[in-house]
Amino acid sequence: MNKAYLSIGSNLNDRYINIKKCISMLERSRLHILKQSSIYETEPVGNTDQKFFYNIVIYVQTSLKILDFFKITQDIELKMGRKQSQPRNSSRIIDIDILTFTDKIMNSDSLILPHPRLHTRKFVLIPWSEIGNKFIVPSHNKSVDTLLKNVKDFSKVCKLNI
Ligand code: PH2
Ligand code: MG
Ligand code: MG
Repeated sequence: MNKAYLSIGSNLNDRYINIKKCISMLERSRLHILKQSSIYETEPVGNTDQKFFYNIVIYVQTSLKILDFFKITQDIELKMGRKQSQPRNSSRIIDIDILTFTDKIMNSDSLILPHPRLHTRKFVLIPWSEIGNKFIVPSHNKSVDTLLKNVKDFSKVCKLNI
């Protein structure tokens, strides 16, 4: 069995419905959700000239291998209407990023693991610390809590009260 942390984000149309729909599509595919964080409303990082995001982190278990698992996340993005080949930091209906996949370290053109920017983003580390604060992140060899303590990101991240 493999275990993965995923970061999900949306900042187009109904962000809450998009996150919920994405989670139910993941639940209906070949993986099992073990934990989910609260939803957070977060200031856009990178291109700041866009709407605030809703972000969540989930922890899943799967018997799939990494590339089949990655394909599932990409297919869900497309089914939900995400446009292909948009600029990296443009607004999107849904973005599913694999943060870690068991202890896998890889660096291919289409997928880098652990996610190369996870340690620079509060919108990832704050929800992640809610469900996996002591998890040691492969290749960083630091806990999520330690990465959060060291992050230099001053963007706003607010837990939703729903
Ligand atoms: N995703 C990005 C770029 N910037 N900012 C926030 N707050 N949340 C995101 O999910 C996000 C972002 C690229 O995927
Ligand atoms: Mg992303
Ligand atoms: Mg992505």
